[in-house]
Parts: sequence; C-alpha cells; structure tokens
Amino acid sequence: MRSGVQLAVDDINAQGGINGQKIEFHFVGDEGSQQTGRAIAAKLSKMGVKFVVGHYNSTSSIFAAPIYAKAGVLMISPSTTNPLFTDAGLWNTFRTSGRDDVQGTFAGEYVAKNFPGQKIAVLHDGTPYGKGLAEKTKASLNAAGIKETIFSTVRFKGKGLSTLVDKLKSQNIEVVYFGGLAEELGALIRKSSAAGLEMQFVTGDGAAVGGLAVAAGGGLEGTLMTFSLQDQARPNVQGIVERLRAKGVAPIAYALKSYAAVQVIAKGAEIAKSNDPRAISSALRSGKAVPTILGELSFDEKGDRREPDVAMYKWQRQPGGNWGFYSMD
Ligand code: ABU
Repeated sequence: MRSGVQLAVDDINAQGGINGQKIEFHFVGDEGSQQTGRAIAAKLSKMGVKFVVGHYNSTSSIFAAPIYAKAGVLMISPSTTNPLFTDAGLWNTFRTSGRDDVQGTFAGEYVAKNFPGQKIAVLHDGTPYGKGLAEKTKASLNAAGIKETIFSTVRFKGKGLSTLVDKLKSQNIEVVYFGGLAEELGALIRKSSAAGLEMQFVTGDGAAVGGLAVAAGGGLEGTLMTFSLQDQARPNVQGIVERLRAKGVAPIAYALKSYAAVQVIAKGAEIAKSNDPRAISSALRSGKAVPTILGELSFDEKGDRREPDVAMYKWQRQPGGNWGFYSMD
C-alpha cells in the first residue's frame, strides 16, 4: 500500500499536484487494532491531514472512520472489505476494494456448485473481517441448501489449533472455508498438512499476500481464494507494475488499489474544483466515473464501488519455485 501511494503521489506531484497543490505524504502503521487505529486517526486529524489512504484492516478502518469524519478527513481504503465501513453512513468513507457481502456470497455459491455432497467447515479468526466474511459465506451456502458440518472461531493460541485439526480429522471434513488473514490461514494449512489432512481450503482477499506461502508451506497448493478481478492484467497498470517490481514490491495485493485510491482523490478534486474533502466526497458520490489505472471507477452514495469486482483464484507453485495465484476463469 505504501509503495502504491508513494508512486501515485510522485506522479501527481510531477504533474503539478491536486488543483495546483502538491501532496505531502506521511506513512503510519496502525498494528491493525481498534485502539491504535483510533489513536492514529486522532493524531493524523490533529496534524491537519486531509486525506487518508487506508486503513488496511476492517477493524481499524471502522473505528477510525468516525474520528476522521468529525475532523473533516476523507478516507479511502484499498483493502477494507467489511460492509460496516461504508454502511455506517458517514460522509467520508470510500474504498477501491470490494465488499465482503459480495465476496462471501460469491464464495458460498462457488463452494456449493463445485463441492456438492462434501463435508464443509466454515472457520474464522474472530476479527470483524474474518467473522463477517465467514458468516456471509455460510449464509450463501445455506441459501444453496448446504449445511456446514462445523462453524467455528479458530483459537490460534495454546492448543486451540491442534484441537481444531483433530476435530476436522474426526469429522472427516473435506472442504474448509476460512475467513481471516494470511498468517492465520497459513498456520492452519501448515498444521493440517502436518497432521496428514488433505482438505480443499477456500478463503478470501485477506490471504492475497505473498507471505501466505511462507506461513502455509507446500500445503498451500490448490488453495482457492476470492479476490478482485486481476488488477495486474489491466492494460493501464503495466508501467506501474514494472516500477513496483523495480522497488522489490510484488504487485499482487493492494499496491495498485492504493495507487488508484490517490487518483480517485485527485480526480474527485478536479471534478469538485476544490481540494476540500467534503466537496470531493460529494463529487465522487454523485456517481460520476473517475479514470484510474484500474479503469473507470464510480461510487455510490455510501462510497462503495458500483462495478462488481470479485473472482476466484487458485494458489499454485510455479516450476521456478515462486508462488502465485491464478484466475480460475
Ligand atoms: N480485506 C482483507 C483484509 C483487510 C480487512 O478487511 O480487514
């Protein structure tokens, strides 16, 4: 995210900035927590920051948003997918990512169609993101007439993971849907592989980072994952992809959506003929499409993208040894 934002800021500033005003970029880490997310929001608001690209996690975004709203700060997240972020009805929230109700519905329908008659566990990491996504996936499965064998939070501390893996084994689970982030999914896959289980894992966009392969090991092969349509294949992104690779950043996750987020702010300011965050929000929510490296993006009255943006991918190791995820279309 940091690299994507930095490239966009460099490019926009090289063209004269936003309505003639240069962008000043600050990077802050929020540890993905509710408490730190709030503290960072208060700090940035006090500093006079007007636009935030972030936060990464649904948890921190949801809790930071009201603080930014009160301080007049517009935020646009490249990665926050929990519906509550924009459903809260604040004036200042936007995202270039999709939503988990769309992602979970898609995943549930996919599993129902492709794994009929198999025993399914729906698991999550207990975060607003992971739990929300798992609940949507379960609802979608149930709507398709499929009842999961297990629906549970995974406890990663102590003996929680071992106990769960024993349960998956004793219940003969064949398909595991996991709502959560890459590190936790990796630990679950690694533990299951070590126990000799061969299950089909299915997950969401929180796993779309290179670190998943390190955490999961060889058991990652064949894991299915919902994510946005493949941004890195779009014609407008090739120059950006090469510049990211030159910086050592694999453009598979949120870098391109972060670049596009800065473009959305800049284009919104052009439409509004103002750099005032509220005026930009109104301009963007009027539904007018803005050109970005991801194509034309348009937003509804809550700050969600109007374009559908979800597909299924498969994690695979390439002959050279590198891991990647590839479209199932
Ligand atoms: N959307 C995946 C990771 C970030 C989050 O929503 O918590």
